[in-house]
Amino acid sequence: MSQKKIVLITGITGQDGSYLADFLLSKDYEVHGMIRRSSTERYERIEHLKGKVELHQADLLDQHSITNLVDRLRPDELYNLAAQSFVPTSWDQPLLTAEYTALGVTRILEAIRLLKPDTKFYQASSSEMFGKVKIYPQNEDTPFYPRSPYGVSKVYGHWITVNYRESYDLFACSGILFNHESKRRGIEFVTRKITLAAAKAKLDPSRKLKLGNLEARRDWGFAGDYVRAMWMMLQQEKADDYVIATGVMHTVQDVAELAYAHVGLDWKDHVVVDQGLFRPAEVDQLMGDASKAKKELGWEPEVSFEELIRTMVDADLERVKAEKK
Ligand code: NAP
Ligand code: G4F
Repeated sequence: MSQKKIVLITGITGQDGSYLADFLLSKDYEVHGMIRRSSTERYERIEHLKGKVELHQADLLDQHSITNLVDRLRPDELYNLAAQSFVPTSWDQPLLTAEYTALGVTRILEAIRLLKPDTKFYQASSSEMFGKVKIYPQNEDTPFYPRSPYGVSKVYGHWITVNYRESYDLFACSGILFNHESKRRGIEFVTRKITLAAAKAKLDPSRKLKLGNLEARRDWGFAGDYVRAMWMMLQQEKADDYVIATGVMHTVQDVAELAYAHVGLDWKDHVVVDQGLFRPAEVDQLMGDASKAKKELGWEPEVSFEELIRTMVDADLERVKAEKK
């Protein structure tokens, strides 16, 4: 029988899921990933993990599929990273977002509660829960004021995690993670949208990029650093909630300046503001205070904002050059 710890990751095909799988394999876990059925099986981010992780079909919408999976695997740890995670889509598909991002969490918690109550559970909560903030920086005690159906759904996911911990004594943690990016970030999110556009502009300087609110401020870190924090939370004696952030804030314009400068271009020659990309309700600025995680988990971010954006541009340059060939 395997002596390895068994882990189940929902959302393994996403940015964080792929980094977490890499990390847990390096810690010698037996890694299982939950994937939803699709007519085209394109798992770009975990291509390199073929043969190293086991994939299982189940869906956040389907209680039986989740229950059966937990029953079959009996995981030591379960990281719930799956969600409808793109904020603008949450206004177009508010009910679906709530089903995945809010109720999906309860479906997983119910499966754990009924079948394997000693499974350690991680919920991917978000700084979007803080929304319209008045207090800087935000920590675990800052009140929530979500500004999108996504943010509202994450508040539900956060509180149901706390509630199952308090009601049933489950080892359930909520990581309140601020924005984190990487070369595996989805191309619709603003950092990657910009780094990809800058890389393309390097090859074709006539290319323009449409962006929304350039003044929005975020606390951007590196996804690889943030998945380490998720794991650290589940290795503690006691389950708790932690803010994970760098404590440094930049504007969307800063990202554009840095990315275009890295390929020798001036962002002003390329970026066009499109009012259609502004959100019905914006989160103007977010900046986290990760003191608790630093003190209790010993977690520290290792990659700076500048290094992160430059690495993303370099990776996109490689990609567009390869595609051109
Ligand atoms: P992502 O790249 O968008 O990945 C989302 C994952 O969820 C994908 O693997 C997706 O599968 C899966 N998924 C979506 N709906 C599903 C369903 N109905 N059933 C099963 N799987 C489903 O997101 P991420 O950036 O890695 O973020 C991971 C988690 O952290 C998300 O919950 C997100 O909301 C949260 N979060 C992210 C950040 C951040 O800055 N990245 C910050 C705070 C919190 P497909 O590949 O099939 O689409
Ligand atoms: O990159 P974004 O789409 O990320 P957002 O909305 O902050 O959400 C991300 O981080 C959350 C953590 O706080 C996660 F929970 C969530 O799942 C996701 O990963 O937008 C960042 C900012 C926004 O203020 C947006 O208005 O960039 C601004 N922005 C300006 N122009 C744009 C654009 N965002 C996008 N996606 N596309 C634009 O053209």
